[in-house]
Amino acid sequence: MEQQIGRNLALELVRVTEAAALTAGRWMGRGQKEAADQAAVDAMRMVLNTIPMDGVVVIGEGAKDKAPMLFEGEHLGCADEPKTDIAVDPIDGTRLLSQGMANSISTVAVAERGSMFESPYVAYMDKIAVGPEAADAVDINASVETNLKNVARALNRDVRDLTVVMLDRPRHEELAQQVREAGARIRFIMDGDVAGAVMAATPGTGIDILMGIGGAPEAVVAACAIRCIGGEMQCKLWPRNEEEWASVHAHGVDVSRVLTAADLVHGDDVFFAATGITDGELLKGVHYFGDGATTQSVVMRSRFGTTRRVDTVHRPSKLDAYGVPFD
Ligand code: VTB
Repeated sequence: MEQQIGRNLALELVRVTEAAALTAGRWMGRGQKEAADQAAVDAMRMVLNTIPMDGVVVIGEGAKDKAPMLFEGEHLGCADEPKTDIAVDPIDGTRLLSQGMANSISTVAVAERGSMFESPYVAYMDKIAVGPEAADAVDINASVETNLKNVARALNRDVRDLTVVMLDRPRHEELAQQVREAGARIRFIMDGDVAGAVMAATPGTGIDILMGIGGAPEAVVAACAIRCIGGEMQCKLWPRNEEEWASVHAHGVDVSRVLTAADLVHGDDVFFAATGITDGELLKGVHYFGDGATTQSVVMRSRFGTTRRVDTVHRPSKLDAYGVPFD
C-alpha cells in the first residue's frame, strides 16, 4: 500500500513555484521582463535541485545554447530515482508581471520520464480545454458553435451563460466573432493561457472553456494540470510560418492529429504546482508585508485526483538563514 500511495511530489514542487513567485513578485510593474524571469529561474532551479528525483527538463527556458538554466535536457534533482520529466514555466505571463497586470503565475509539472510531448518543429497549438463536467463534450475539429452548444448542454446551461477565455491576439479575430455569433461571453487575456486553461477546468473561476492558439510548451504544462483535475484538453499543432511548415513536411509531422491531455502527458502519476505571482481569478498573487510575504498555490496529483490550495506565510528572516530564495 505504501508503494501504491508513494510520495506526492507536488507537495514538494509547490516550494519551487513559491520560491519563483516570491523572487519574481518583487518585479511587479517594474517594466523589466528579463530581470523578473532571471529571478524566477534562479529560485526555481535552486529549489528543484533539492528535490530527491532525477528530473530532466523537457519543457523549459529553451535550448541549451539559448538558456543558461532550466534548458531542455538539463538534469535537476538530488537523487537517482524517480526518473522524471520536468516542465517548467517560471513565469507564465512575464509581460503581465512586468506591466503589473493580473494572472501571472509560476508553474512546474513533473511526470514519469518520457511521458511529456515534445514539439521541436512547431511552436504553437490550437487548443480547447474544459473541466470534468464537459470533458466528453469537446471536439477540436467541430465548429465553435457546435462546441459551445455541447459544452452548454454538458453544464446544463445556455450558450449565453458560457464564458470563453482566449488570448487577445489578431489571429483570434475570426474565433472571437464565431463565439459572439454563438452567443457566449469572452474573457480576453493578454498572456498566460496556462492559467487560462486551468481556470477553464476549475469550477468557480467564472471561466468555462479555453479556446484559441497559444504556445505548444504551455499546452503541455496545462495538460499536466488538466490530467490532475480530470478535465479534457484537445490540441492540434499550428505551424505559424513557412519555416515551420517546411519542418513539418521534412519530418513528416501529422498536424491533423488531435492531441488529448493524455497524449500531451501520459503515465498514471502526473504532478502539478502553480503559485500566483500577481493577483488573478485563479490564484492570489504574492503579498509582501513587514517581515514576510504570503503566497497562494494550487497543488495537484493525477493518481488520486487531489487538488489542494496552499496558503503560505513566508518568513525571510528564517529563509535567509538557510539560503532559501525569498527576494
Ligand atoms: C503564448 C501563451 C503564453 O505567450 O505562448 C503567448 O501560451 C505567446 O503568444 O501563455 P504570442 O506569440 O502570440 O504573443 C504566453 O501568453 C505567455 O508566455
